[in-house]
Amino acid sequence: MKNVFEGNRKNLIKLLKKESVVLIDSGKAPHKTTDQYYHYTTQRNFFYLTGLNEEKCKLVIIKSEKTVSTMLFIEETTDYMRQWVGERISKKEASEITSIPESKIYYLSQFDSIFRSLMTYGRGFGMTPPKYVYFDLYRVTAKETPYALNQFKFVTDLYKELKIKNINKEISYLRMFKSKFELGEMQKAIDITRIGLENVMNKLAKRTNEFQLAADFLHQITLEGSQGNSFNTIAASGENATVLHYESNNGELNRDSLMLFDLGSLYNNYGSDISRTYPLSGKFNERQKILYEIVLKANKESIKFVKPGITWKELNKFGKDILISECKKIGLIKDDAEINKYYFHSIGHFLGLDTHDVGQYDLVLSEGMVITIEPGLYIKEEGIGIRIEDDILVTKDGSKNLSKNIIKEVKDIEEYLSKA
Ligand SMILES: [Mn+2]
Repeated sequence: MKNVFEGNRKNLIKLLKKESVVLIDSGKAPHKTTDQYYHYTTQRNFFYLTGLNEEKCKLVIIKSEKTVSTMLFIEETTDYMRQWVGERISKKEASEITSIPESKIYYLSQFDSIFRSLMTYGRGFGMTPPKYVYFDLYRVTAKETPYALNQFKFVTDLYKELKIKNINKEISYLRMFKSKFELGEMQKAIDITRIGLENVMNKLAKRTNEFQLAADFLHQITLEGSQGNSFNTIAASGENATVLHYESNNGELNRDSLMLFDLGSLYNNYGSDISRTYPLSGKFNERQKILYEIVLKANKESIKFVKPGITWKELNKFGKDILISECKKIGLIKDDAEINKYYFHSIGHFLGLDTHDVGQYDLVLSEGMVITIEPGLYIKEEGIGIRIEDDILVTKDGSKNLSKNIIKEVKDIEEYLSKA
């Protein structure tokens, strides 16, 4: 398939019921305050199926008994918009990116009448009106209405003959297996993260506060062509690093402490997710080194353990068992269960268009999946938090560490910092 997004749509269509219609919205920038809006982030499933970064668009796929019809609805640029916010994407441009023919791209103002026509006669679609409607019913919280049900409220309110289906599972399944194109974009995101982290190491000795180092990372990745952070940077020194999702990043730096960074750059919507822990003095002290080597061992051994056929449960246990046995050896814990005090998250997650990417954790690891491996130790009473995280591709017979060029050995880090 020449166009990757067309390929993604084809794969999805195979998984759909016949006599169905898929309605997917591209999302819009959420309101911030008075006349300001947050920066727009494309709904990832919409991007996966179109390659477009355009607000307020709708993708419609109709699968009938014998035919499939794909339509795109985009916003028409008005003279007012042209003057104030600039030109929106044209039908021609949208067609080039999506591989949806220009004749199947409409303006949003036409959506109601085309949808009515579809639901009334199925005219022009070579079908009787559909029986099923697919929405992405991802749920943020138990009692919040999924985004799609708000966007297409009139459909659920007025077309009660349609049976609602959730397309989230089908798209999530496909998104687990990264194409060559996706792996290329992810590699770029990871390589830019490496350059960003090198800038952080270069500045480590000069900075006095966590936020400065978070800024050093963002500054560098932006210069390298990244869209920005793939998630809120964690720049946590000393005891702050024992809070798993610490995002305040405003602590004064104590030179005797370790500093944990969990960050990543975003490239063409694809994310990277890397954790590294550095000594603020430039050199690990004895205790820091002992603990660091334990986490590093769990990281490296777990990466080696990754191969097709492994379950997440096995992978989690494998990494945790290393931490248990090593922490016992140094007398940090006596019983296995005590590890939960110092290590309280899982070994990793799927990575892709989302940092905690969609996917099914009950499936075995398979070729083409990209996951993170990120063991850690968080010892509050010693003011030490360590996590070492790499991005790993599951290959045919093992794994490939996509972030292997981001240094993590004690001697490499100390040598780099001594020259910075
Ligand atoms: Mn992660």
